[in-house]
Amino acid sequence: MTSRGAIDGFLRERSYEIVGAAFDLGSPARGTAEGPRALREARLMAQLGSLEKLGVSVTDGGDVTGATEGTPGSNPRNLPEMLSFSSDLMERLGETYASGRVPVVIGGDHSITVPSVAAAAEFLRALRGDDARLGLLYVDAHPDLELPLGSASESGDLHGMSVSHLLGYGVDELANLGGFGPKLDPSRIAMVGLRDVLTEEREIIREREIQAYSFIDVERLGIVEIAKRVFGLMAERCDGFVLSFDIDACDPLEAPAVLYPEPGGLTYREATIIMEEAARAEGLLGLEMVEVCPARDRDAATAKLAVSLLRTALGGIVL
Ligand SMILES: [Mn+2]
Repeated sequence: MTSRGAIDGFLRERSYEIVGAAFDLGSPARGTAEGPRALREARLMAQLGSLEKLGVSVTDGGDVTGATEGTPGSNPRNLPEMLSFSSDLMERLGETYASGRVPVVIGGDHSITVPSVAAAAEFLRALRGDDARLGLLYVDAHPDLELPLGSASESGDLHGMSVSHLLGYGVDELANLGGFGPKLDPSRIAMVGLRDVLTEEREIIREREIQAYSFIDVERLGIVEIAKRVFGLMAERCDGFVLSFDIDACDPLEAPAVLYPEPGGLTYREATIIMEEAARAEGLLGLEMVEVCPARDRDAATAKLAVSLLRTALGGIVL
């Protein structure tokens, strides 16, 4: 079998495993480690189980849990705990791929993208060698291109640096997690829904020519056109891709349970259009839903929205 055939065969199974990434030390405010529990309480498995008649199989692999208390004084904040959690999650997701399933990772804060994408990159490299072309579709209000303290952009929060680490910047142990890096090339990253972008992040996006669409672009171009472009990029330039969905990309009116509510986010309809295209796309090697903070939710609206979006992405399209 060719390597392309191996990837296609793997994806044709339409077999997924939910893995909770119960870790929230990558963000200054706590609470997203409760995200996996909240999504399960919002009937995640029943909703995804209903896709069985479409030939989609979903199992619940439980949670990977991390430290709940950080070490003061590290830069970035809680780095030792993040490193330990990252190797645990990457190893766990390696088992998911080895069992023939596509991981659906439920955060947790967005720092968990680093080990999640690293696991996808390792899997793709095993099939296609060192020149494997992994893509990342990043749906988020933030580009997460910050850097550790002492660099130009200084928050010290790991969940704001995930894409930087995947591009090979930042802390060496994270940039080279799993013994290789960078995990991604900027020409194979697309971002949708940006609203809160630091000056330094904007410069990186421009210099590295990352295909990025703000909420203004969503208004100007329409989400259908943007979806066509970003999934087109994944299809043309990548052997496979990870879709990382930060729930703060959605409007806080519909998704209040976030750490940084920003007005002007994606509507339920716009977010669902992205997920319908994901369901139709070839090459979806990983799916993430992150940053749901249940303590801030109203009647579990955000958790239910997250479940609905995941169900759509795995094949629960309307017509
Ligand atoms: Mn994020």
